[in-house]
Amino acid sequence: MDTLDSLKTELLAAVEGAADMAGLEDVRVSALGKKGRITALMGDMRTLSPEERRERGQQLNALKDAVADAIEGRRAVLKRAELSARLAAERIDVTLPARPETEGRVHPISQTVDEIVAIFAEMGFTVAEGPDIETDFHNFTALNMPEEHPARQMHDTFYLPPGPEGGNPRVLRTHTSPVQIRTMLSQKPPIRIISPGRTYRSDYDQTHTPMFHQVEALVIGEDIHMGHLKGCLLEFVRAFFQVDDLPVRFRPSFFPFTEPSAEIDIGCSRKGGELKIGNFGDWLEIGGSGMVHPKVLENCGIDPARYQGFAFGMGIERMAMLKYGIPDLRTFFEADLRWLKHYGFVPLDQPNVAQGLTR
Ligand code: 2NM
Repeated sequence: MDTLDSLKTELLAAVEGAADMAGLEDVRVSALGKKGRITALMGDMRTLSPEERRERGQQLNALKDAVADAIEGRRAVLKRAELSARLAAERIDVTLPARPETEGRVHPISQTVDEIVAIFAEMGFTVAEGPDIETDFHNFTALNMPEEHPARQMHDTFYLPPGPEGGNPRVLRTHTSPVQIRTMLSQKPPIRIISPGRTYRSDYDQTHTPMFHQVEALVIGEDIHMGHLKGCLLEFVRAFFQVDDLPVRFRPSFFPFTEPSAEIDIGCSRKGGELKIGNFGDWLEIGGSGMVHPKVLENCGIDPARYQGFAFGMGIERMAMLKYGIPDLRTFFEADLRWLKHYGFVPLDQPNVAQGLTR
């Protein structure tokens, strides 16, 4: 009895004294393992009489349970301590600057799209997307440009061979307006979207590339008028060019899909052959706009007697060139790493209106 008590005291002390999981495992094996001391004592019971064996068995079982419980308790303590030590050792300061500095750069087109999205998101717009390969219906017909409409020729369209099922001819979209068509066909007003994306026209010279980017905006509601169009554009161009008194001017124009239609001009200066954006008295065209034509609304199942809307569109390369002083359109698509290093943006600086679009 005395020896069992002292064995218990000894084993419990050993458990408490185990400094780590390995040490604790050694104690467990030495007490409860196949050749452990308690296991051995249990084996010795074979020589006892049945009565003695029952009593001894109860004592040994109690000892075994006490030691096993102590091991479990100690294991939990050591585990917590091990985790704390690991957390302390692996602690990193996430506020430290990245080093070495990120090598890659964000392309000015991506940066400009991100900035435009940030500004319109603030005004409650969502981003809509659609396929680059469009049907003749979404790209032209629904936009009030039926077959043989002269405006179709002005689009320098890339036509694709007919699809396997034949049907509607396919084109590379010549603008992102088919995204607005798809949105109006699938959603009910009110609608407030922008559609940034790639567009394609068979044209290549100093100021045209066969692939370029556009962003268009569309707002449809019950009382939408040209005042909303002007306010929205004014807010956008002032945020984008970061010029608080930048003026916007509408020049009457024509698009088959809007009525009335207007070109959008912003203030600029051309003094000394240098182009500057601002309230300087001269004007620079940056895009087109108008009230969505009733026939376009009708083509999309929207009742023009109840709903009106405005839309506008502009070229993203042009916006990027104006804001970032990039002189040559074609360099956007040359994949020249030196150019990208010069005009590109650090990927960790995500544009947002509150903290500034560019840092
Ligand atoms: C522009 C200019 C004017 C336009 C119209 C539409 C739609 F689908 F709602 F009819 N989307 N985009 C639009 C109107 C685009 O880009 C120069």
